[in-house]
Amino acid sequence: MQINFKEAADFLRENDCYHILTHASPDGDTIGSGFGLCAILRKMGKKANVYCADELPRRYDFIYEGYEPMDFELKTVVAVDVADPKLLGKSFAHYADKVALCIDHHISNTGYAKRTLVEPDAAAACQVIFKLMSSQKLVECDENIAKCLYTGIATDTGCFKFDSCGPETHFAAAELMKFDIGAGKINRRMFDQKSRARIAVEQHVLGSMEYYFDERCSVAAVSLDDMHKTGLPADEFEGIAGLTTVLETVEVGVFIRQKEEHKFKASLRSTGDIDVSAICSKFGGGGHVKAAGCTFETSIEDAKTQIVKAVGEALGEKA
Ligand SMILES: [Mn+2]
Repeated sequence: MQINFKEAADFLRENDCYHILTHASPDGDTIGSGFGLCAILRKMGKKANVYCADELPRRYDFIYEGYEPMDFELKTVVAVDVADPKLLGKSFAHYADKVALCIDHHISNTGYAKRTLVEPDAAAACQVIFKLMSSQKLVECDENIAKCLYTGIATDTGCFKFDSCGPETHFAAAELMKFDIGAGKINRRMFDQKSRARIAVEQHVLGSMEYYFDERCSVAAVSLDDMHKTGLPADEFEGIAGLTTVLETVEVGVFIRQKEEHKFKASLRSTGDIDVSAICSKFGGGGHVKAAGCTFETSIEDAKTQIVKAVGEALGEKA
């Protein structure tokens, strides 16, 4: 059931003992949303903890460092930035049909939760949570909440440069910057600083890029074998799909990563008018118009062939 901001606020006020779930392979938006909402709920006098199926990347330690889990018996499950229960991760599958409220910004949200507050026009789930907190006067914002929500907004907009970033996004960021959050430092950490491992991953991805249709489409693929051989760490791949569109002629970038023996995850990015969410939906995936994903249970070559063919059709080209 789709609910509005007032209904979501009423729900949060009426319930207690929250498990807040982020998606697996966590990014800045789901982490910022999780810990931001947790701080809001605790400030409302509620008991709340944040859980993620995967370990939280170290680069977000400034968000979760001061966090201590509380001791209580679970009563209410909330998911943030989770469009599909599959994204909770395998080890969290038991939560899938227990989500009482989902707060999200993905147009592809499957409506799996009992209540869904989704704003497809919002650039980040953190933007939706900011609006929920401020429009419904849940609590007064503070430095900690602002730091969490700002980070999610900054990361999901590629530092305020994606088309998804609109006036409401900047308004939210401006309000959050009234607190002493060190936005410049956060953005340097999120966008400019890289670990050696990340640089190795980027070099590998850029070096293995293939181009199709007069360089209108690029494809980079990383297999488990590549990862073993080169020692590329699995937790340094966040946002790597963005690298597929750096060449000026590219309209659709594809990043394929092997997850298991016969399982591949494709992440698509669009720089122009091509709706990559529509392409991914052909393969059972989804996401946003300019950023979407899908999975293939086949060989890497077959996955590549299928996706290139679909991108070619979208571009009006023959594969
Ligand atoms: Mn998001």
